[in-house]
Amino acid sequence: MNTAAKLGTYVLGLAVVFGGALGVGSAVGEVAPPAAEESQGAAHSTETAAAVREDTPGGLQMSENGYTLTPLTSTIRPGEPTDFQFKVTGPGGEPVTDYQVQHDKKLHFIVVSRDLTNFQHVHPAEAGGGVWTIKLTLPTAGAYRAFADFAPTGADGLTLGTDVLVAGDYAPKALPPVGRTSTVDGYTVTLDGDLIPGRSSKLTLKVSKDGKPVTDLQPYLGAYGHLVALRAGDLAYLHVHPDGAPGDGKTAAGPEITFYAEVPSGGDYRLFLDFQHEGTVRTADFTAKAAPAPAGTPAPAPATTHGEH
Ligand SMILES: [Cu+2]
Repeated sequence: MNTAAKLGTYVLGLAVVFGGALGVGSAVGEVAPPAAEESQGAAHSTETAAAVREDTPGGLQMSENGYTLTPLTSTIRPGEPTDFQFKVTGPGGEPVTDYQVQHDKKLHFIVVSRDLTNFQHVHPAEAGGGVWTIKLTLPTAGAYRAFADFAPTGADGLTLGTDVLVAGDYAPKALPPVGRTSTVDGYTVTLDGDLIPGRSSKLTLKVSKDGKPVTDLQPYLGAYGHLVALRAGDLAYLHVHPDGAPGDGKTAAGPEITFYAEVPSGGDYRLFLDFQHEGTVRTADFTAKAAPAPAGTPAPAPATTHGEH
């Protein structure tokens, strides 16, 4: 992880959307009495289609629900700090200037190389008129995906994504192998738990340093850890709920940080965990493979029961 990665991370709500959509799907299957099945066929397909649309992960579109992310900076050179600007506009084309604060920030901005090996999570400043600005250094040439994660006042939270291209010779790296251990700056982070498509999966990340569990993690953006999950292949951006919060009387300051994640499909995902210790934010990264649960595994509680959203 490069130094630029030592910034914030944060997560919320899509698991709720997934949970809701799944709820609709199963309810539709159960409510209709057998006799009415045929006549309600059309209604079923409509509702199923709606549920599928609702399932679309964040970050795959630059415009959604009328909100649009427009990059204003087109030229970025590798390794050179650039004032990157972008604009967020609302359903009427007007600049969005009122936001709900989530995890201490109005807008979270994640930039990741398309090969998923470079990750940074930063917090742009408002420049007025719906324009945001951030000093951004993209280390190498190639294609990047930028995500703006925010909730306009009075609207649902959403994540918009746009490509950012850096000119030059590009040598994509292979996806790092699936693994449960990540090391960064003398810290070792281990990952316990499995991603299961369509289900809320408990993920436990344990932080240790020099072989000793770290029990004095520091709150960062309102949590002991922030986890971003991105799907390999299309960089779908998945929200993950932290379980518990600093100061709630039951959440320990390490060594374990617990999350509930829900992935929409099988395949490989990259997980990026930001945590703060002794005044520095570091990022641990993992590649995890999502696979269906073995038959007969009881479904865990829905994601909507976890986290603050
Ligand atoms: Cu953030």
